[in-house]
Amino acid sequence: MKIIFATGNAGKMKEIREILGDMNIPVLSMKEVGIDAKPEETGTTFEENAIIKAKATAELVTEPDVIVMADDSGLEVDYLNKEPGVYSARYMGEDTPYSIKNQNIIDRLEGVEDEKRTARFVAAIAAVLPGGEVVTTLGTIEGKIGYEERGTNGFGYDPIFYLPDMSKSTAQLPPEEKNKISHRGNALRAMRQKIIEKLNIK
Ligand code: ITT
Repeated sequence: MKIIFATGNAGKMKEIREILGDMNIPVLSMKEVGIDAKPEETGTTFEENAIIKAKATAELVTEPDVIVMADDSGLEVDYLNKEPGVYSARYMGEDTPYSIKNQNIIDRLEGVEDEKRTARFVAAIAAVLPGGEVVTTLGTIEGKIGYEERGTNGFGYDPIFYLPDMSKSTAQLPPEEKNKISHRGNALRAMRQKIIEKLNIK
């Protein structure tokens, strides 16, 4: 049995390896197995897009006993009507540096008081099991948009995603601390549990 993870995002892949590290099933990226599926993410929800990505890669896998997983995730800013949401990677253009995307979100919240700066990261995980069944899980983490970028860990919008209880952004947390509480950690731990039950793994 092995897991092939359908992502081209190196920041995600690093976290996925750490979170699923104790699962006793090898986790390989699509790159490591020589698959490069890039389906159009036409869904309107994180779950729909995670399923699109997992299925597109599963169609290219020829070996048996493989679980194909995908992650679709993003940042929802309440004051911006939940933007960028499913467009988080595409916001302001896929190749635009995150220093610019992050500053743009800070600028759009200029003058907005603390209580209205609420936001969350959401991650949907989809898995195509060896028999073809598709299962999904969802994880979230609540926070607030900060007033400046802070921290260098993580990736993407982490430097502006502030955790009031910890007085830190998720980019200021050591990776293992972020994974313990993150949207991706929560969704992947729920997926691990579902898979253990479905496939009767000890
Ligand atoms: P794949 O589709 O290949 O997995 P992607 O980066 O295009 O990679 P998504 O469409 O799911 O993936 O976009 C997710 C985006 O949401 C990601 O590029 C970040 O901008 C943001 N994001 C998701 N999780 C995040 C996290 O933990 N920290 C910071 N930003 C995150």
